[in-house]
Amino acid sequence: MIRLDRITLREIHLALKEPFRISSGVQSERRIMLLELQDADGASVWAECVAFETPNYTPETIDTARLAIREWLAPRLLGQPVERAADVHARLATNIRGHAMAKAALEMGCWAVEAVQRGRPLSRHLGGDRPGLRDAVPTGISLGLQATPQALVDRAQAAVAAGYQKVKLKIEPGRDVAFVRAVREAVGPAIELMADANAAYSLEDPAHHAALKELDAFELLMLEQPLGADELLGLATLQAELRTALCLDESITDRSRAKAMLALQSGRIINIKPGRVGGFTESLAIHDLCAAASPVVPVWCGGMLESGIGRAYNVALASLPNFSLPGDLSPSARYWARDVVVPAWTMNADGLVPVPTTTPGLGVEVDTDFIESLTSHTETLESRSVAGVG
Ligand code: OSB
Ligand code: MG
Repeated sequence: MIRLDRITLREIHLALKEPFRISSGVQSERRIMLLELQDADGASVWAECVAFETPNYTPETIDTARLAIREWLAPRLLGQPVERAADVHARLATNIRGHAMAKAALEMGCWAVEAVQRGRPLSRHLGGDRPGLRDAVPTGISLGLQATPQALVDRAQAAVAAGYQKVKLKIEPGRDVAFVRAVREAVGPAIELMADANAAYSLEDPAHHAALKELDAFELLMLEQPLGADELLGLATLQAELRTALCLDESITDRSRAKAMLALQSGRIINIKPGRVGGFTESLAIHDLCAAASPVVPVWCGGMLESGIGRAYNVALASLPNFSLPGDLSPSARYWARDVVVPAWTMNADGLVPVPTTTPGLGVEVDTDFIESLTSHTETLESRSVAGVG
């Protein structure tokens, strides 16, 4: 039973080591919403809302998420017990459309509360009795758009030397074929390489269409979200023209979109970001749907430039068996001079991030003093009944 009696929302500002540019915008600093969920039984967990500052990746922002949590979502949990974490998604989703990242922050936090209550590591609580849960997750790096092919080559070579199992290159029209070619030539045929367009291309533009077809020559592991953020039909058209597997990111907002993708053959791989799909229950449903597909649709865990708190949730999710491709789960040092958890997330020379499997809950300590020093805003939400309002 999960009975939240207090939720503290906190905004922190964390400077990225290097600006991260995708086709739709650039970030130099992450404004991150962290949540502390206090259960009536005493369990307390940290969670992260992954929404960005601007609506260039999905419609949500950190500010819309704060509003949604404060006004509509938190009141559905505070002082109102939920039997199981698996029931939280329905509690939050009924008659509230959208706001997936706001919902996910609370929902995933409830999974962690339940893991703590049962004395289980989050990974093992989430995986349940599924066979083949991982002890370490294969990890890739996502490289932002660069000014020149050589700048991208330098970063890709450093990533290969560091042991990453996959290198993902952000692309956009005009920074695509020459950049991918340069990296493929520099790293050789054995390296798992992929490109992510973040919805920047249109099949109606002949130059875009030609560039996408040219990318088919570089033996990419996959091409992520080449077309519009809510595309499915156009992606099916494109997939039929390419050898390269398409991977869907923005287009998969919940399990029904994943079902539609499978039916339409809009792609062959899904990037699951739990925030984008509204939390762990939807993530598990998509994972299981893809594992049951014929042929199997592999999934991998995407990233939102999370702090070490969000990373704990992603690593737990990526320990599930059908997360068979390397995720965007880079170690803390790829993003931050100092992370908000101890120990920081690390990757070994084989590109594996260990999954915490001994301590209950997230498996990392939260550095509350450091978080305090980064905090620009806090807000405490309490159950109306606790506050005596009825
Ligand atoms: O499409 O996966 C994406 C970052 C910002 C916006 C969109 C995306 C990304 C990434 C980051 O690729 C991956 C990471 O967190 O390392
Ligand atoms: Mg993507």
